[in-house]
Amino acid sequence: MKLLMAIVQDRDVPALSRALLQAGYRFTRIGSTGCFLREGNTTIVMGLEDDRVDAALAVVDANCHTREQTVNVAPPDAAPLGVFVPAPVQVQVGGAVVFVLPVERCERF
Ligand code: 2BA
Ligand code: 2BA
Repeated sequence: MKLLMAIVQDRDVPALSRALLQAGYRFTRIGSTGCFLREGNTTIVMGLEDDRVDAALAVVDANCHTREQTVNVAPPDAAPLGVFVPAPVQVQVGGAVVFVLPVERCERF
Protein backbone atom coordinates (compact mmCIF):
# COMPACT_ATOMS: atom_id res chain seq x y z
CA MET A 1 0.00 0.00 0.00
CA LYS A 2 1.09 3.59 -0.70
CA LEU A 3 0.09 7.04 0.47
CA LEU A 4 0.01 9.75 -2.16
CA MET A 5 0.34 13.32 -0.96
CA ALA A 6 -0.46 15.63 -3.85
CA ILE A 7 -0.04 19.37 -3.35
CA VAL A 8 -2.37 20.96 -5.81
CA GLN A 9 -3.32 24.51 -6.76
CA ASP A 10 -6.78 25.36 -5.48
CA ARG A 11 -8.00 26.11 -9.03
CA ASP A 12 -7.32 22.50 -10.08
CA VAL A 13 -9.04 20.92 -7.10
CA PRO A 14 -12.66 20.76 -8.36
CA ALA A 15 -11.76 19.03 -11.64
CA LEU A 16 -9.23 16.74 -9.98
CA SER A 17 -11.68 15.75 -7.24
CA ARG A 18 -14.36 14.94 -9.80
CA ALA A 19 -11.96 12.85 -11.87
CA LEU A 20 -10.66 10.92 -8.84
CA LEU A 21 -14.19 10.24 -7.61
CA GLN A 22 -15.28 9.06 -11.04
CA ALA A 23 -12.31 6.69 -11.12
CA GLY A 24 -13.29 5.29 -7.71
CA TYR A 25 -10.44 6.60 -5.57
CA ARG A 26 -10.83 7.39 -1.87
CA PHE A 27 -9.09 10.50 -0.68
CA THR A 28 -9.05 13.37 1.78
CA ARG A 29 -8.56 17.04 0.99
CA ILE A 30 -6.60 19.17 3.44
CA GLY A 31 -6.28 22.92 3.13
CA SER A 32 -2.60 23.89 3.07
CA THR A 33 -0.37 26.87 2.39
CA GLY A 34 2.65 27.07 0.11
CA CYS A 35 5.16 28.96 2.11
CA PHE A 36 7.09 30.47 -0.78
CA LEU A 37 4.07 32.24 -2.26
CA ARG A 38 2.25 32.14 1.09
CA GLU A 39 -0.95 31.32 -0.74
CA GLY A 40 -3.49 28.62 -0.11
CA ASN A 41 -3.20 25.31 -1.90
CA THR A 42 -4.71 21.91 -1.26
CA THR A 43 -3.07 18.68 -0.19
CA ILE A 44 -4.83 15.58 -1.39
CA VAL A 45 -4.05 12.52 0.70
CA MET A 46 -4.86 9.20 -0.88
CA GLY A 47 -4.23 5.72 0.48
CA LEU A 48 -4.30 3.09 -2.24
CA GLU A 49 -2.98 -0.25 -3.36
CA ASP A 50 0.38 -0.31 -5.15
CA ASP A 51 -1.10 -1.37 -8.47
CA ARG A 52 -3.37 1.70 -8.58
CA VAL A 53 -0.63 4.28 -8.00
CA ASP A 54 0.34 4.88 -11.63
CA ALA A 55 -3.26 5.28 -12.75
CA ALA A 56 -3.91 7.73 -9.90
CA LEU A 57 -0.82 9.72 -10.86
CA ALA A 58 -2.10 9.86 -14.44
CA VAL A 59 -5.39 11.35 -13.21
CA VAL A 60 -3.47 13.95 -11.20
CA ASP A 61 -1.28 14.73 -14.20
CA ALA A 62 -4.27 15.15 -16.50
CA ASN A 63 -6.06 17.56 -14.16
CA CYS A 64 -3.32 19.76 -12.71
CA HIS A 65 -1.90 22.58 -14.78
CA THR A 66 1.33 24.52 -14.63
CA ARG A 67 0.89 28.25 -14.18
CA GLU A 68 3.29 31.17 -14.15
CA GLN A 69 3.11 33.51 -11.21
CA THR A 70 4.99 36.66 -10.33
CA VAL A 71 6.12 37.03 -6.76
CA ASN A 72 7.92 39.85 -5.01
CA VAL A 73 10.79 38.27 -3.17
CA ALA A 74 12.66 39.90 -0.35
CA PRO A 75 16.27 38.77 -0.16
CA PRO A 76 16.81 36.69 3.01
CA ASP A 77 19.37 39.17 4.33
CA ALA A 78 17.21 42.17 3.45
CA ALA A 79 17.62 45.41 5.31
CA PRO A 80 14.76 46.45 7.60
CA LEU A 81 11.37 46.62 5.86
CA GLY A 82 10.80 49.71 3.77
CA VAL A 83 14.46 50.22 2.88
CA PHE A 84 14.78 47.77 -0.04
CA VAL A 85 12.63 47.33 -3.15
CA PRO A 86 11.48 43.70 -3.53
CA ALA A 87 12.46 42.10 -6.84
CA PRO A 88 9.62 40.56 -8.87
CA VAL A 89 10.43 36.96 -9.78
CA GLN A 90 8.52 34.73 -12.18
CA VAL A 91 7.91 31.21 -10.84
CA GLN A 92 6.25 28.15 -12.35
CA VAL A 93 3.69 26.62 -10.00
CA GLY A 94 2.45 23.07 -10.34
CA GLY A 95 0.87 21.11 -12.02
CA ALA A 96 1.04 19.10 -8.79
CA VAL A 97 3.85 18.16 -6.44
CA VAL A 98 3.29 14.54 -5.45
CA PHE A 99 5.01 12.43 -2.83
CA VAL A 100 4.49 8.66 -2.84
CA LEU A 101 5.13 7.10 0.58
CA PRO A 102 5.12 3.47 1.65
CA VAL A 103 2.39 2.61 4.14
CA GLU A 104 3.36 0.24 6.92
CA ARG A 105 -0.13 -0.23 8.31
CA CYS A 106 -3.62 0.99 7.64
CA GLU A 107 -6.17 0.47 10.41
CA ARG A 108 -9.84 1.30 10.59
CA PHE A 109 -11.51 1.60 14.00
P1 2BA B 1 -14.79 5.88 5.51
O1 2BA B 1 -14.21 4.84 4.62
O2 2BA B 1 -14.89 5.59 6.96
O3 2BA B 1 -13.89 7.20 5.31
C1 2BA B 1 -14.01 8.34 6.12
C2 2BA B 1 -13.12 9.45 5.60
O4 2BA B 1 -11.77 8.99 5.69
C3 2BA B 1 -13.37 9.77 4.11
O5 2BA B 1 -14.39 10.73 3.95
C4 2BA B 1 -12.01 10.30 3.70
O6 2BA B 1 -11.87 11.65 4.13
C5 2BA B 1 -11.05 9.45 4.55
N1 2BA B 1 -10.55 8.27 3.79
C6 2BA B 1 -11.10 7.05 3.72
N2 2BA B 1 -10.36 6.23 2.96
C7 2BA B 1 -9.31 6.96 2.57
C8 2BA B 1 -8.17 6.66 1.76
N3 2BA B 1 -7.96 5.46 1.18
N4 2BA B 1 -7.26 7.66 1.55
C9 2BA B 1 -7.44 8.87 2.11
N5 2BA B 1 -8.48 9.21 2.86
C10 2BA B 1 -9.42 8.25 3.10
P2 2BA B 1 -15.29 10.68 2.63
O7 2BA B 1 -14.42 10.65 1.42
O8 2BA B 1 -16.25 11.80 2.73
O9 2BA B 1 -16.06 9.28 2.67
C11 2BA B 1 -17.13 9.00 3.59
C12 2BA B 1 -17.58 7.57 3.46
O10 2BA B 1 -18.11 7.36 2.14
C13 2BA B 1 -16.45 6.56 3.62
O11 2BA B 1 -16.24 6.28 4.98
C14 2BA B 1 -16.93 5.38 2.81
O12 2BA B 1 -17.83 4.59 3.57
C15 2BA B 1 -17.71 6.07 1.68
N6 2BA B 1 -16.87 6.24 0.48
C16 2BA B 1 -15.90 7.14 0.29
N7 2BA B 1 -15.36 7.02 -0.94
C17 2BA B 1 -16.01 6.01 -1.54
C18 2BA B 1 -15.91 5.40 -2.82
N8 2BA B 1 -15.00 5.80 -3.75
N9 2BA B 1 -16.75 4.37 -3.10
C19 2BA B 1 -17.65 3.94 -2.20
N10 2BA B 1 -17.80 4.49 -0.95
C20 2BA B 1 -16.99 5.51 -0.63
P1 2BA C 1 4.97 27.37 -2.67
O1 2BA C 1 5.94 27.04 -1.59
O2 2BA C 1 4.10 28.57 -2.50
O3 2BA C 1 5.85 27.51 -4.02
C1 2BA C 1 5.27 27.98 -5.24
C2 2BA C 1 6.30 27.93 -6.36
O4 2BA C 1 7.39 28.82 -6.07
C3 2BA C 1 6.92 26.54 -6.53
O5 2BA C 1 6.10 25.77 -7.39
C4 2BA C 1 8.28 26.88 -7.14
O6 2BA C 1 8.20 27.13 -8.56
C5 2BA C 1 8.62 28.21 -6.49
N1 2BA C 1 9.45 28.01 -5.28
C6 2BA C 1 9.08 27.45 -4.11
N2 2BA C 1 10.09 27.48 -3.21
C7 2BA C 1 11.12 28.09 -3.84
C8 2BA C 1 12.46 28.45 -3.45
N3 2BA C 1 12.93 28.15 -2.22
N4 2BA C 1 13.24 29.07 -4.36
C9 2BA C 1 12.79 29.38 -5.60
N5 2BA C 1 11.52 29.08 -6.04
C10 2BA C 1 10.72 28.44 -5.17
P2 2BA C 1 6.02 24.20 -7.16
O7 2BA C 1 7.41 23.62 -7.07
O8 2BA C 1 5.13 23.67 -8.25
O9 2BA C 1 5.35 23.98 -5.74
C11 2BA C 1 3.98 24.22 -5.52
C12 2BA C 1 3.68 24.04 -4.05
O10 2BA C 1 3.98 22.68 -3.69
C13 2BA C 1 4.57 24.87 -3.12
O11 2BA C 1 4.01 26.16 -2.96
C14 2BA C 1 4.56 24.05 -1.83
O12 2BA C 1 3.33 24.27 -1.13
C15 2BA C 1 4.54 22.63 -2.37
N6 2BA C 1 5.90 22.06 -2.47
C16 2BA C 1 6.75 22.14 -3.50
N7 2BA C 1 7.87 21.46 -3.24
C17 2BA C 1 7.73 20.92 -1.99
C18 2BA C 1 8.54 20.11 -1.16
N8 2BA C 1 9.78 19.70 -1.55
N9 2BA C 1 8.06 19.72 0.05
C19 2BA C 1 6.83 20.12 0.47
N10 2BA C 1 6.01 20.92 -0.28
C20 2BA C 1 6.45 21.31 -1.49
